[in-house]
Amino acid sequence: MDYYDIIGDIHGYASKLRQLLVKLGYVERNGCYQHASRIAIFVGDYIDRGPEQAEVIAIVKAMVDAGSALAIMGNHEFNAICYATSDPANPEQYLRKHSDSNFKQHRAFLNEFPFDSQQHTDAIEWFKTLPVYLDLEHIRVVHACWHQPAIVQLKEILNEDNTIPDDVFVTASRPEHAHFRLIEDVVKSPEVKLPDGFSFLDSGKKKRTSIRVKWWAEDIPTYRNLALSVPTASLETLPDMLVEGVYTYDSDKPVFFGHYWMQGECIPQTDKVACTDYSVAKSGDLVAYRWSGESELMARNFVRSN
Ligand SMILES: [Mn+2]
Repeated sequence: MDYYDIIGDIHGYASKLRQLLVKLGYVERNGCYQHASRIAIFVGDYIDRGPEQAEVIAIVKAMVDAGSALAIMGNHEFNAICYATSDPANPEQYLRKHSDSNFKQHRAFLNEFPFDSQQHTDAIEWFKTLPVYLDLEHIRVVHACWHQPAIVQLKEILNEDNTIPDDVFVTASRPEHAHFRLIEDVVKSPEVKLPDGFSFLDSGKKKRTSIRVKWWAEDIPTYRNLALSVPTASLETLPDMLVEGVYTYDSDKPVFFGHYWMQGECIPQTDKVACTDYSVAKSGDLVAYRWSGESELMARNFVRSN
């Protein structure tokens, strides 16, 4: 059986990545980190925000090329591809609009990879080789949510290696197209609309009328208990009413993911579901879950970069 170290969102923090790999016993040889008996898995979001994005891509890509790691796609890579791709129906426009807010979110990446430069084109081509999810023999890995109904439908439209075909970047960029929701549910997060009249301010002070919801078991599934990525001050303004029909992962196969900017102590969400994103870009640590064949995930198997 292969054993894996599943590593959370890196967001351009190469020094923390090196620190974590060394702590996990990976050794750099000929510019590539390798481990004698383990394989690393990266859950996506290599870019945006941090200061060393080219270096992160170089480290991860070298490991993937050498077979010492597997890497999947995060929403930031998906967005970067759409930002770089012109819309075939309207060639003046891009699949992801070059609006002020989209530019701002992507600015640190574009500083290192000037738009349309050779480095930029090469990075985008590499992002396109990243699968949306991994369904390995004993574990599963996805950036945001193992949404089983969405994954069943994605299987029909993805390439055999779970990468995204060019035409699906187009359809998945159109909110009115069914492919949009499939990618959103898996790579970004399932959302639930709040009842009429309810809203909250997100961490960027933007008014939101939908919440990202937990997709693992929650004893009392109210809006307040299910909400993710809502600032603490806003949480109590959410309704304390039950949400009907929310998706819950119910397989026995462990799933690893990132994306949710967790804080504090590292603990699995359930004994089958574990988030490895602990907010490296908000002065948190880069985190790995060291998996050695167990079918029940345990808090003691997390490793922090610090
Ligand atoms: Mn993400």
